[in-house]
Amino acid sequence: MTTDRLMALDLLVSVLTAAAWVSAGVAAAARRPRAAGALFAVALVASLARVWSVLALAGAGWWFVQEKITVVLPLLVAAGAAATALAGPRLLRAARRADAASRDAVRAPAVVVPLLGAGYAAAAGIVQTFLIGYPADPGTALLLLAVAAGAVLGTWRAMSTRVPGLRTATAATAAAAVLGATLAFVPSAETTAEGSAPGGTAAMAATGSASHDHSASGGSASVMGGATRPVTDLRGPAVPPPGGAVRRFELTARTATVTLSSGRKVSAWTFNGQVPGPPLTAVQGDLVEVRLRNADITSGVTLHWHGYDVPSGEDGVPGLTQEAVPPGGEFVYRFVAAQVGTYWYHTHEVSDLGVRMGLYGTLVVTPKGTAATGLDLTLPVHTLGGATVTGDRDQPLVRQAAPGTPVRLRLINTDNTPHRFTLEGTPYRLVAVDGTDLNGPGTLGRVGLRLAAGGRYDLAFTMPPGPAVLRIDDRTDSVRLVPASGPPGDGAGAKGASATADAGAVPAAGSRTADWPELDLTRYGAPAPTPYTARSRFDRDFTLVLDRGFALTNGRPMYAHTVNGAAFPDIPTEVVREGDLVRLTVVNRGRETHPWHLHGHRVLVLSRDGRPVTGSPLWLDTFDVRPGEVWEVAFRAANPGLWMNHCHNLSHADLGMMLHLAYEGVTTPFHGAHSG
Ligand SMILES: [Cu+2]
Repeated sequence: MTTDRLMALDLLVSVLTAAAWVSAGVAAAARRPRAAGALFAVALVASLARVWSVLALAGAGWWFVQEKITVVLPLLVAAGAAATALAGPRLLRAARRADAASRDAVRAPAVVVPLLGAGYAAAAGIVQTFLIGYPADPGTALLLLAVAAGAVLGTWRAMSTRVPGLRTATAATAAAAVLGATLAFVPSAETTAEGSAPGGTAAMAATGSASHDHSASGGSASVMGGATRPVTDLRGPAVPPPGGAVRRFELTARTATVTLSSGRKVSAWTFNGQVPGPPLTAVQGDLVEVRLRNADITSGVTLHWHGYDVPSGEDGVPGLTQEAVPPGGEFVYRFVAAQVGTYWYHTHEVSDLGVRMGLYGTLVVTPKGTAATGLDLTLPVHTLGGATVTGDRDQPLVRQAAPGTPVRLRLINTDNTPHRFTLEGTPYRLVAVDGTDLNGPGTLGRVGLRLAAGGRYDLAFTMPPGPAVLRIDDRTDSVRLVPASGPPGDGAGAKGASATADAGAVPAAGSRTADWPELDLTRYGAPAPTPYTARSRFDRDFTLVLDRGFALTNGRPMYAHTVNGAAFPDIPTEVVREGDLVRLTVVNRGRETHPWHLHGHRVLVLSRDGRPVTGSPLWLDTFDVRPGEVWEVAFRAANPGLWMNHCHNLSHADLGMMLHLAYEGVTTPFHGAHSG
């Protein structure tokens, strides 16, 4: 059984357990000895099943059961054993006789209170898992225990005027609650001490791994007494490398009403009045220079180069690498187009809202010295105003291409959730993922390609004699390529493949692509040597356990998306030294998918759920960690700076699921409390 299924089963059993104990108590209180006896038996079986489900889940890793083993099961077992010992014999006797006397006997507090108490304990376990999550700490455990004990006392008092030792027990419970709450919610002295340094100069311990972020007053990383450099010094060059050209672009962020191809109007946040923003293209080795202006986006705007390993000072993270550009302001980004492939740019200020509203565009870098041949389509997929928009169209994009023409489709998921793509009518290959070419990608047919939020797939094929249809999420015909007359390369190239909204024969809705199995990327393509492997010696090892729970997010208590039990900005910064080989283990304990995205670095996938990659090496900048999954990835710390490391479901990031990766010695003059 998959970890995801086990988690779901464990949840089901935990709810059943709590319900059975409470129902047994209620039935007893209602003077129904037979029903109470039967429910008591169900509760016992359910409790045993719960012990089994937790132990089974433990096989997936300690992260999935930590709070269950240390808090939830001990509480359930203790309360269940007490209920069995206290209420069990009486219940069994009464259930056998079921006369008036036995009906009165089972409504005694000595029967009802232990049964309900076991129910409260079981419910407290559910609360622990779902409201507090990973990891369990003594404070929240004590608080939950106090709440359950308080409920037992309250029930007992409601049933009987004489509760022995009520005052003492109430006082002890209240004290435990206060102590638990204090331990759980008052920040530790260590955290506050670190946060007290003045803005921008706060020092981190040189070893770093235990350091905390200190957003309240400055989010820099520096080595005490060592050489430091501000992130603002880590900028791109002013001139291109020899042989490179300068590609200049101007992007002005402004609110506008955009008209989709269907004629529908959507009020949006735009670059240069359009959604997506202007496509940026460059040839490898060029210097890209982008002047960003903000006309009227009141919350401010920046440009982040998703998947592009720019110098840290060009990374566009407000409060960390620059201030957000306010209305009337501007910022110039410069970086060398060193990586070839498909990328995108987007604002990183209030990015959940900003990107959703339209502040994004594509960045494609082609290899030097290769003339463009065939049809090369860049297809960002976005949900705008409720419509699925491919490029700038909310209707199918129809293109003509002569049979035999080489076609490349660059799929970019600019949404918060994954999209599934299928291509009908032609065999094809998935030639690049997140901008990096795969090794030896085989021919694909009837498969679904699941693309993580923020991720990119490049598909390549030769235009067939018939139509080829790209579908999104098995419903929208997104792109239809229809054969054009004329030989390939003669009018069918990039120039000749004209965009026509209503051209020619349109293929009928094809087979049921929803049934097509999903391609497992970790087994696709051919293996190739990599600079490091799972057996390498790692200089740093970080584990991120993703979950939900109550936590402070930017100072406000929220039902947050948490990392190791904390939310931004309280998640400890990962500190690395330049040259370190770093392993990152990302564990998803939650019920939602988290597309994990590290800025400034591509990561090599080592394993998913303990299974190594057996296909082409996978270099990703965004990887979908689905519920129950464990990903191990590695990267070389070769791009000094201060970087975001976050969930690219930007609404999750907004609810706390982000942290910093900082190189020792790099400081920021900004406030450091990057949100968005
Ligand atoms: Cu997420």
